[in-house]
Amino acid sequence: MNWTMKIAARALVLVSFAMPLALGVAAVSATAQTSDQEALLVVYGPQAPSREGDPDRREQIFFSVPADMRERLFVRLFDPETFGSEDFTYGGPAESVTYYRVFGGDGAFSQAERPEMVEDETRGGSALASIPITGPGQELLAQNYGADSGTDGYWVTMGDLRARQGEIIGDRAYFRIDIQGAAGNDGNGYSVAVSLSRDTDVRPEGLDMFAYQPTIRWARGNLATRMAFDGRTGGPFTVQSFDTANGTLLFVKEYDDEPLAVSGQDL
Ligand SMILES: [Ca+2]
Ligand SMILES: [Ca+2]
Repeated sequence: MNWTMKIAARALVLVSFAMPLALGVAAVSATAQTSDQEALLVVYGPQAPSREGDPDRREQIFFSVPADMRERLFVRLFDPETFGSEDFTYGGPAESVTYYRVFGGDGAFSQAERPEMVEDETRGGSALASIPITGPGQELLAQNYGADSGTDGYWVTMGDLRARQGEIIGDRAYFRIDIQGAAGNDGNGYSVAVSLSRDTDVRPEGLDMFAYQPTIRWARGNLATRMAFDGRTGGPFTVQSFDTANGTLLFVKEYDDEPLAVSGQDL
């Protein structure tokens, strides 16, 4: 079964490609489809050089559901640790730690940081402090994963929540998942999903998942990763990529594909 991650942005789009690969956004929404047994996203530890493709070592993924949804919502993670398959380790992953946090309540979506376009040919940032993010919004779920083999190649349930715990805007309830590379220099490949079932992928009706600056994993030899922009956010869209060295970026249209400029290594 495939799952869909919708990435929406409202002002700018940045994409980072870790070799694995990464992406960033501003006024768009995108959809990526992958097998449900594949790590689509990646976050690197603070000691990793930005040439690995992750300029900020953190991810923000938003999701929303109808505000009147009453069912329990389970936040699920695929391969959340840094060990074995799906991950990119340098000298062993023992020191690796990744923080996962889910925020709801006032500000979780509306006050969250939005990425800003950078000058072309700007290099990636330096390592950030690994202090867990505490806001904006109210922390609802929190898990840390290191190099434990127990979740290697598996989906695990981070916890559950209800729509009423989100930030209510109009008829939607919004949540934010923060993922931080907190220690080490390794790359942690993972995926996230929201389900109506604790142990299987049952997509809630009306679920939207989106990000403004996702770091997308694109392993050499794998099928291309596809991001879909959400036309509801209007345009024009500006797409900025980071570290798409030797990569190919195409804007896929109905009848033809339009090549987009790619960045160089660490740019
Ligand atoms: Ca793994
Ligand atoms: Ca992983």
